[in-house]
Amino acid sequence: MAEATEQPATAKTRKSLTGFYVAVCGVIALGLLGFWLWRAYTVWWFDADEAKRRQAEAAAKLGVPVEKTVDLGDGVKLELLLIPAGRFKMGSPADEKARDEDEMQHWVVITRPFYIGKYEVTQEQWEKVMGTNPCEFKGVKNPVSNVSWNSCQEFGRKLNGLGIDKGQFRLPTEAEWEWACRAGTRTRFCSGAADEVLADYAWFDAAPGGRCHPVGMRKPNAWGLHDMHGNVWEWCEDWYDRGYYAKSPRCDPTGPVAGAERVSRGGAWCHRTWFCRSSQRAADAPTVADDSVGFRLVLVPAEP
Ligand SMILES: [Ca+2]
Repeated sequence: MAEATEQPATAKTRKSLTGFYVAVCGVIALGLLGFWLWRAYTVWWFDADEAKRRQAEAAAKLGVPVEKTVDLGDGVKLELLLIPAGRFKMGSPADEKARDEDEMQHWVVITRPFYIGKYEVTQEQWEKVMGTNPCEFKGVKNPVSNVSWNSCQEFGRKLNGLGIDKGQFRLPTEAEWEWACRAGTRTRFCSGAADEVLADYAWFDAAPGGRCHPVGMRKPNAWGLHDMHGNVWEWCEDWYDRGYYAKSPRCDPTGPVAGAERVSRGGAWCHRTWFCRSSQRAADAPTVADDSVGFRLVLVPAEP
């Protein structure tokens, strides 16, 4: 009789424990799902190792190298790096030091990998394609400057006309430029938030000489790009609109359809650090050219 009453009690205990374990597993599963969703939809920044891994992954998928060199002739080379597709918050948070109101933070998705110049376009590259050198600060490895947005378009047309690559050269969109500049960071600069560290990565007005400097002398960002901050401003493809970020499409934004000024990014040798921030926007008429503004090229890989 004792066995007969003990067995149902044990079965009841087992059933109760099973229910407890199922409940615990359910809570853990929900927690893990919540954590995964939080990571997937809010965390967009990544470190240098992850940046390199993404570059290698994108290159493997496309069957192209991460680093690509284009021969412009007579020993003049144009070096490019593959930037993977990805998702990030463009612009700056409201509490960023020295930010401007036109930098409203918003989600952007870059849907296609693209090549971008490892360096700003140099004077020797400009001269090879255009046959002229408009710069005040002469030097074959110095970035070209004194080039208007319109003349950069002419440079692109001539370069594409040479037929040296199946892809098309153009200026970066503003979104491509910032994605390339940030390289996974969410701080004021690709080097972090501190002005003091920026001097290792950029030429700005604290740098000696009061002029631009040969490209590639400062540290690169996590993608391997040099001088995204400072040296010369870099023209982008987009028209400038102060309120554009509030209405920008999420995927591959290309800027307003019309405007009076074109965007430039990154600051220059003559400016204070805050002008070199990843999200800082500047604009000028497409006919304006001065010794602080140059550009770098994007090459969109040809469809296989
Ligand atoms: Ca620059």
